[in-house]
Amino acid sequence: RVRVRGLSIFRPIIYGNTATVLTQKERETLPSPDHTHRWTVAVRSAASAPDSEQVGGADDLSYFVKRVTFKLHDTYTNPTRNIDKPPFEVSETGWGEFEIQIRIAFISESGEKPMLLYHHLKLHPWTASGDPEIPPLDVAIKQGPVHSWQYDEIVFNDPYQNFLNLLTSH
Ligand code: SLL
Repeated sequence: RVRVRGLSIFRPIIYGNTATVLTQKERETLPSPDHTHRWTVAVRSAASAPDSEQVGGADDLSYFVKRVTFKLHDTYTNPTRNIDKPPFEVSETGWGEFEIQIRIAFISESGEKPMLLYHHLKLHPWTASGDPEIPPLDVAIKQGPVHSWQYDEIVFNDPYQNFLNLLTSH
């Protein structure tokens, strides 16, 4: 196994969440009536062609990502969620915001250690003033889904030749 010294290669990603307020009807049918939101946290490729399908498309991360582990708040049953194929995401319902640990493990050929990211799950709308006041649900419903996404780059320094070939030939 040969490393290509002095070379760095990166792959762009986005990670974060979307959230929507549950309707009254949904709240009644859920196992827990105190849940207020449905949300999805995800890691996706940011290298997509604009017209390609994001999920399962040619731009998915699975050619170099083996597993994404989302560590949820301990109030969730089985808070550690392992996702081994795309889409690398978890959807849940809940009532509160919290920090999600996202661990990205790479295919063994990479010889790379997992990458750790942290995302603050955002449920409540952004406000112009930045004040942390939580709006009433009817106001939040009118504002539509909440999005909170970060751009990042996964950098591989001195990659193994085989792994480099795999990355560049994809
Ligand atoms: C808070 N520090 O107090 C945060 C914790 C936890 C959110 C938020 C529970 C889901 C379930 C859920 O939404 N937890 O009941 O399984 O705001």
